[in-house]
Amino acid sequence: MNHEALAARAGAVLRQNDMGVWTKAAPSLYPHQWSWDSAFIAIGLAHADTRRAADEILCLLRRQWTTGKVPHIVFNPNAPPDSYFPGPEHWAAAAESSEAPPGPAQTSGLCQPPVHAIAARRILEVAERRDEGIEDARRFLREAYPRLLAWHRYLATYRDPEGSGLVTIYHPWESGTDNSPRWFEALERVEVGEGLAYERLDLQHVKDPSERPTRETYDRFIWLVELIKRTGCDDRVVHATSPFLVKDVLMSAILVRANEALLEVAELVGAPDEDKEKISAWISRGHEGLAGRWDPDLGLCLDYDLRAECSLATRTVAGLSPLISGSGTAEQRRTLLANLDAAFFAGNPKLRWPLPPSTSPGEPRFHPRSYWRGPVWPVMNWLLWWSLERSGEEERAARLRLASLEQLADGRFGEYYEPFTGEPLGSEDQSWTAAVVLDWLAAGERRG
Ligand code: 2M8
Repeated sequence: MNHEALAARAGAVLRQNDMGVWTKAAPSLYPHQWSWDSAFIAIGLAHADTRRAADEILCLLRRQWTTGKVPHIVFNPNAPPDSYFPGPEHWAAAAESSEAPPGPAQTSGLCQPPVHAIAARRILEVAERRDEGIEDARRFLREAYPRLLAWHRYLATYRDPEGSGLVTIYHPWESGTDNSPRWFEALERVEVGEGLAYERLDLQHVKDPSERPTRETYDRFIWLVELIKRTGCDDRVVHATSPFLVKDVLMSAILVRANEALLEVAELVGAPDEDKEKISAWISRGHEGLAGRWDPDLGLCLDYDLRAECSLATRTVAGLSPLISGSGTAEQRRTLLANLDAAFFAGNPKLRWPLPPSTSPGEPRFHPRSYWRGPVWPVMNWLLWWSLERSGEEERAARLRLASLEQLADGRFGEYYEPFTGEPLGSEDQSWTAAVVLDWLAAGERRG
């Protein structure tokens, strides 16, 4: 497909999944609003309609918990009852928390990576570039700012009581890279209790079960949800009791960039100096935290298991997190860039396109079809591209963008891609894939 046809097709996918003021993550596999999906979706939507992009973010932020947590799923009240598990019925106990939005179960009790401030900032940027809807975008930022600040404060406090600059997750679903081998060692330490009975619905939507997590992994996912629900989704109790408690470097790196965006928003909306000082302190702390997770042997940044008190040493794209946050020394940066291009990542000669697989093909748990265990994820490449551009690596960023557009040129907008054959896997017409295509195409137009 040429770029014009690809843009039209991406726009059509987003319209097809559009629910009015929010967008389904995928037509049938994911019938609800997912938190970080919506942030990427807003980035794509902004190129067609900045107002609609703003609604996407506001709709999510309006379901924020009183602690500041932005939930990982906002449920679609009209989704067929058997379309997604665990759905609103399964999270009903969480809705009873006094911190949850009032009324029947509207959200899950987890959260996901905080891409939202990056998306919010970008909405105004696009409006200014198009010279259209600027006042409206500024109004949106004034409305979103206090909620985004509360969200980041939640991550800096409840999710980092140690003040380490690193975000703690309670469940692999919070990382967004759910089935990544990053979590396997920590998950293996989770003992599934008695009486776990549930029916998986995800396997009804994909042709090949190997594209989804195994039964053993899913049991642990659901068991962890069960334990979190038993605490009433109380962060302090989860911290004290959960068998899975991990410092996530990718989420922490995204938070650094999101705080940078929030600082710009704070400036734009005339926020008080104390806010700006606070946000700046979060940024510095984030860089320090990530610097502390550098592993000189692997030349990557590693997650940390708070329960087992050990690093989780696996080569996944999350290891490249300092490239996303712009952290680390010049030498570490050179090492990371060399590793990105190395045969164990995007430089593997067998790859269909020179794009980093979610897990290095050199890892024993690498699987080319299984979700987050090997396939290439366009949204991860968008994050890398966007950050590389911001840190002056324009040429490398341009190569990543062009290879990504080639990968997506068939207009099927897979959720993820087999790294060696380029086959789209998981859901097709995945909203965030269509959204990043729109942003990449717009970046090409800017360059003429
Ligand atoms: C995947 O996660 C959900 C659970 O949140 C699932 O597999 O059921 C992940 O890829 C996650 O990052 C993404 O936000 C979600 C919706 O696209 O799907």
